[in-house]
Amino acid sequence: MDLRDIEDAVVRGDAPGVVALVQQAVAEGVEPKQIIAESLVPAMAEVGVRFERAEFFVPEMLIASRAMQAGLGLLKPLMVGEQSTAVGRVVVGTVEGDVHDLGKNLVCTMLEGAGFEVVDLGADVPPEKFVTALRQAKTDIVGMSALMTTTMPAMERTMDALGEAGLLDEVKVLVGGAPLTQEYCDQIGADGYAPDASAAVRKARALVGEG
Ligand code: B1M
Repeated sequence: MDLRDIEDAVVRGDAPGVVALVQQAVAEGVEPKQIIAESLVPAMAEVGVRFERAEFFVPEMLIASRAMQAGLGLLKPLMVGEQSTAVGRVVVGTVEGDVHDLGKNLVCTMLEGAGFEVVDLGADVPPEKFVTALRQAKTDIVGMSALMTTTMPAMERTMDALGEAGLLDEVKVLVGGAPLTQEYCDQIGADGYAPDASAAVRKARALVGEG
């Protein structure tokens, strides 16, 4: 099948259409990662372009997001690993003030697929919530996502809160999200930056000394 059909259905916000087409692609043997990389992710990039051109507004972005999430929800069980011992524990959240969670969800799914135990704190996560989650159980990595230039400073505030709580010696910090750069990662003292979900898995494995 042509994966552009799935991309078009996401852009149209046609969740039932996305579900049917993703099911068809899976039945035809297309790898979940290929479906994500070649249809779901490009669809959201196209939605962003249309938003910038004022062809789409927030409601269109929102229904496209739901359609993408419907597709991702179908693929997630097919990607989760079967290891009995977790490679490491990762606490992940989108930072305070930022509700964008699709990229973060994708990172969580891929990390689970690679055998990590993932605690997903959701979106719009205040620094204290990261601190509380890290105090609850020994954690190897804390992952922060930010999708807007205006919410990037919340990462720095979260780093400060982790430092004040004395947690930065115990946990590695992984950051990502469209506006981020390696430079910003270095500037706030995070341990790793990943531009996409596959890179996040590679970086997380390196941070726990695997691979
Ligand atoms: Co908003 N939004 N949005 N939006 N939105 C962007 C981000 C924007 C770039 C659109 C644009 O102008 N072109 C722009 C931000 C501009 C800026 O930087 N300042 C923007 C804006 C302005 C806004 C609002 C302010 C709009 C308004 O209300 N006027 C508002 C803000 C709300 C808030 O957060 N307080 C808003 C709202 C929304 C919706 C709710 C409608 C919806 C989000 C729904 C949801 O997430 N549940 C939405 C959407 C869908 C987008 C776009 C179109 C798509 C984002 C997305 O899901 N991409 C986006 C435009 C764009 O990105 N081109 C846009 C797909 C996703 C798979 O990719 O999230 O980049 P991404 O994740 C990647 C990598 O970045 C990386 O891996 C992922 C997978 O490969 N990654 C990590 C992400 N997190 C990582 C963490 C890691 C490692 C890697 O380690 C822990």
